Amino acid sequence: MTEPALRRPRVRRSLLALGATVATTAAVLLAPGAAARPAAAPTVLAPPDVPVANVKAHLAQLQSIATANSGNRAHGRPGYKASVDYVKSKLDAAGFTTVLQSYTYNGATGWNVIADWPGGDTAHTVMVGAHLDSVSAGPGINDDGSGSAGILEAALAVSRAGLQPTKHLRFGWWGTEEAGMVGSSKYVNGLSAADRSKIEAYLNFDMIGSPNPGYFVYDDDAKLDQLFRTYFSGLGVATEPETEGDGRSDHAPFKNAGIPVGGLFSGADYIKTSAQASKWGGTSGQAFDRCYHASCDTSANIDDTVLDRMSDAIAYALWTLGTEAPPPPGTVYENTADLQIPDAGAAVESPVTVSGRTGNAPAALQVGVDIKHTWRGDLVIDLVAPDGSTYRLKNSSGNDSADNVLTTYTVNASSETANGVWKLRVQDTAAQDTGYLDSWKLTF
Ligand code: DTR
Ligand code: ZN
Ligand code: ZN
Repeated sequence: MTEPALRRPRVRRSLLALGATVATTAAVLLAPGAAARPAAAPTVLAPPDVPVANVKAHLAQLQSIATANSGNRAHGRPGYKASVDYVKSKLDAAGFTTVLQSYTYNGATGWNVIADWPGGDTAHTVMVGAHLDSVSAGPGINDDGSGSAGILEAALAVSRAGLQPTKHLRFGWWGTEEAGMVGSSKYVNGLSAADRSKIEAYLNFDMIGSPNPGYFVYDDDAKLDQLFRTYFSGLGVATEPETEGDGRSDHAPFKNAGIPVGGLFSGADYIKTSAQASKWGGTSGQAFDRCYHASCDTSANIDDTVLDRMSDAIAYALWTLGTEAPPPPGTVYENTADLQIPDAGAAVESPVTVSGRTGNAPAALQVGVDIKHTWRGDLVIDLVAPDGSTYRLKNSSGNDSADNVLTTYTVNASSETANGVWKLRVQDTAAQDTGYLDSWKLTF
């Protein structure tokens, strides 16, 4: 029980006197020793238009390959290796460093095509991917020739532009996705923990040309979700969160490894609603792709407009993410939103989102806490890492009647992934004295 302390008149904003929570700017990035000031917007080079005719030319090649090989490009069938050889040849000619990563599945050899654009800081790698295999029932031009051709032409656009990104760009064409993301799992599982931590984003493009199209954005990572929503908002195209594909494509192994993922999807066998048709056009009551996993998934099974827009969105993502300046050491991530702490009540939490970093948090993560309270002995304070791990910063100490907590704690957070939503959890464990969290910050 807290002895009633002499309560000095509290000079607080009138709103707080009413128990309101005054939301102020949260999650401000501050360079070391810098006053709070709007960061200069990074100069983002303008991405080029990706010619949809070029994307369709790649699809025509994949169609020809399937036609010449029993109508498919499936794992273990000649049409798949012919697709691999086509993609690799285009990349080699454009100056990429390419590797064919082979593996065995169901008694047959599969291959991933991994292509690196020389240059950029490999400690900050941005990766895009699509699966190159089809089902055995058909040529797989939308699923997922469209994604394969879209990232291929975006890669060729990088080459044509001679882009010199700050970050390293890597492209992956996955084998054996249709049997359960076999190729992409092989790739991710083959990465060391250090190499995984260098991939700061993986963007997946599996079906981006559906004939009755929708515009779905993966919502797994807030920053990558916003990236694409901003792009389509600029086009005046509405988007929806992608909800049917969780765990169903090559982003899953990356997400399971703790790598931030994003991507785009134009729809498969789900039915387009009338509300969706009113914003996107097309036919309600019909699947986004009626030829999903069927022999009719041919070159004719493509909507050029969605393919064009999504291919351009891939280039936008590569240019935007690829030319960002990595956050300098000593970057501060702060939440300045005031948060009332219920007297002798439940714990409250204040979030800070860390993104754009690679790897794990430091062994001496600085946690700055500013709490206004009339009896700090009431307070228990924890840091909660993105994966839910909890680090005790302060225990309650009943007879510590001093006001306020204005302290920087040092936490060994080296086992925690840096990116994600960190939280400060505060609880007032004794009645009478009250207070609020004024601000808190993480310094990496
Ligand atoms: N493209 C399908 C997997 C799939 C079905 N729905 C979604 C949504 C988002 C990404 C992928 C998918 C396949 O390869 O079978
Ligand atoms: Zn697919
Ligand atoms: Zn499929």
